[in-house]
Amino acid sequence: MSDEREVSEKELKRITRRGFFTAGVAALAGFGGYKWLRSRSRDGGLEWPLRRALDLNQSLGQSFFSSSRLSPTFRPSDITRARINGRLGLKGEVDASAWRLVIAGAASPVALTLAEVMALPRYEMITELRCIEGWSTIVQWAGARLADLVAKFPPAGAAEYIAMETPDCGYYVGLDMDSALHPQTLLAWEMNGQPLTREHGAPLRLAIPVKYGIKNIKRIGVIRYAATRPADFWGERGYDWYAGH
Ligand SMILES: Nc1nc2c(c(=O)[nH]1)N[C@H]1C(S)=C(S)[C@@H](COP(=O)(O)O)O[C@H]1N2
Ligand SMILES: [Mo]
Repeated sequence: MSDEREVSEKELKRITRRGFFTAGVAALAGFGGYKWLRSRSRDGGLEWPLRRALDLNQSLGQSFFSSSRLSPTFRPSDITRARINGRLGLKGEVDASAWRLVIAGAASPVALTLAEVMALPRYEMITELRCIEGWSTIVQWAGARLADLVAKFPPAGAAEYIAMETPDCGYYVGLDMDSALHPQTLLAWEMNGQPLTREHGAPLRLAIPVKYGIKNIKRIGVIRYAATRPADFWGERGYDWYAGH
């Protein structure tokens, strides 16, 4: 137990340092993005590190966030055999060289290659992927923080949500901005040390351990900023729209 606590303290420090780094990226992204990130209204009192890191003048002595807001992380020996669940929006092969990550609602149109996404700072984490149907796996992910992408390509207007869709729109999820900007929300291209397979969402999927599996969309094609709550495939079929756990 105490070992685990030490690991999570270390993790916290790392994340806090990275938080400052993210603030730097946001500042470089230009005043528009910075202003947007600072001016986002508080939602239910949750303050994720991205916003906290931007409040550099305030409460520097205060701890940045409580570990209870982080999803637990695990050791490499805890990784379990991967399971495939949900193939909506995964029909056909993806041509990785033709694939683009489209960001809709940024100041100017954005369509990134996988290499451009992979040029963002890389993070790894070992977290639980919990399906709403009652099973879970422990997965090692590698990818970029969605928060870093948002800082680099901020929304042009008011945005309280982020929508994501597969290229064919066969699967889609909606995220509240606080969950989207959470430090453990990654755009992942690697699972358990290997590039994503097609069934697991190649070339790019979402790893969002603060949410149930349904929000961990595979094969992302479009990321869209939204002012109002976006459509969500399982949300429309009776599941809780937030699907946090
Ligand atoms: N594109 C797409 N992404 C998806 C799904 C899907 O049907 N289509 N199913 C979701 C569900 S319900 C779960 S539990 C996880 C499972 O991820 P895995 O197959 O990598 O284990 O993917 C999620 N992402
Ligand atoms: Mo699931």
